[in-house]
Amino acid sequence: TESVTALPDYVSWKDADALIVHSNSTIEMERSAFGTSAFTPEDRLYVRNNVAPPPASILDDRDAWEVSIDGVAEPRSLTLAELKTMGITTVAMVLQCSGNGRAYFEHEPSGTPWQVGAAGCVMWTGVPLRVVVDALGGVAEGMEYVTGTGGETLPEGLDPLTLLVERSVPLDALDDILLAWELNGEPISLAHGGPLRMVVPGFTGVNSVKYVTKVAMTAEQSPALIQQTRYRLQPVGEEGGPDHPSVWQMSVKSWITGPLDATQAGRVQVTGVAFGGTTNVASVEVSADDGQTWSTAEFIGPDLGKFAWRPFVAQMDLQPGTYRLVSRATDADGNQQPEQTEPNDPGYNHNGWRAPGIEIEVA
Ligand code: MSS
Repeated sequence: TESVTALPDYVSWKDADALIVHSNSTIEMERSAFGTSAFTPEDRLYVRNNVAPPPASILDDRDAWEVSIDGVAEPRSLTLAELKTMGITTVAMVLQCSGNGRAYFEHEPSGTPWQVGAAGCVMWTGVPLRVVVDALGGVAEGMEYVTGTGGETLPEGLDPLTLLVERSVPLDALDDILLAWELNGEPISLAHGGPLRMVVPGFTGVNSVKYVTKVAMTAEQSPALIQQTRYRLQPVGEEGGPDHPSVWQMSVKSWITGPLDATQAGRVQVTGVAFGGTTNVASVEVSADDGQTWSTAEFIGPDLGKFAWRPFVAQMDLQPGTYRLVSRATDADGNQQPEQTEPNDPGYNHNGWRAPGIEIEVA
């Protein structure tokens, strides 16, 4: 899958050895780079941009960044400095591209062939959107969505709705959303949406709008194509449209992160990550024979909440031979990863357990 190797300028500070550069705007984390301590360092976190990011100069005076809040009783603009006086919280959350795992669909969807690395688990710090909305008199009547608008400068001469990054999520998500200015304890980089990002825990990456300039409670979903026709779960061979389900909440998922190739016979520490999506992950099973027999894995380290992932380990005694390692997670509501994901044309929301399996040689 490697096509380009050099990191583009805006992410030149990232760890090139830990990343697969599909293109300037699609950079995946290597499967060997997940580690086993829950957090994904920002210099390894995958990057996905739908259009060119704004100039780095938007970070020169972070506190002066303005976001307009609409669809509330008293709409107004707030600076980042003002937001910081209103409230503060943190959330540990899986940030995962809707297309993560696209490479595993058999119909070979067009789009980046992400494997497992278009995902990370990161800590965001910011103000709960609920606090901001309540300070402005509450949600206006009749609103059903939270709509965030990205701050990219769009090229002239094109209908802006074709490129505008503006996403709507159901109003139910309001209590989980953050207007975030820190990622893993540092001001958010340009690549990941600084100075201010609307983060929607439990939802796929596209819904967490970077460099957010406007947050509106709206009666309808955004008219932007990224909302109306793209990021839809239409059947294979069909065009996406507003009647197909939008890519919103994530589902239970897991994958093996090691070992990934040859290893020594004896006690083998089989590691991976697992998450529930919008609810806690309850358990993970690991199989060394491609799903014929399963054993229960143990979670590693603290539980960072229902939106985070949990690293896991299964200690397996393996004799010399060839093995196919797979993992299968179950969430707190009893939903289990399917063997295969029902295909959708654009290749979103892959969470089948079989395809991401890994073949290892034990010597
Ligand atoms: N935001 C904005 N503003 N722009 C763009 O482009 N993209 C999306 C999100 N947000 C965008 C935004 C996507 S699509 C994703 S994934 C994410 O983001 C990513 O992130 P990072 O930080 O990792 O780069 Mo797929 O579903």
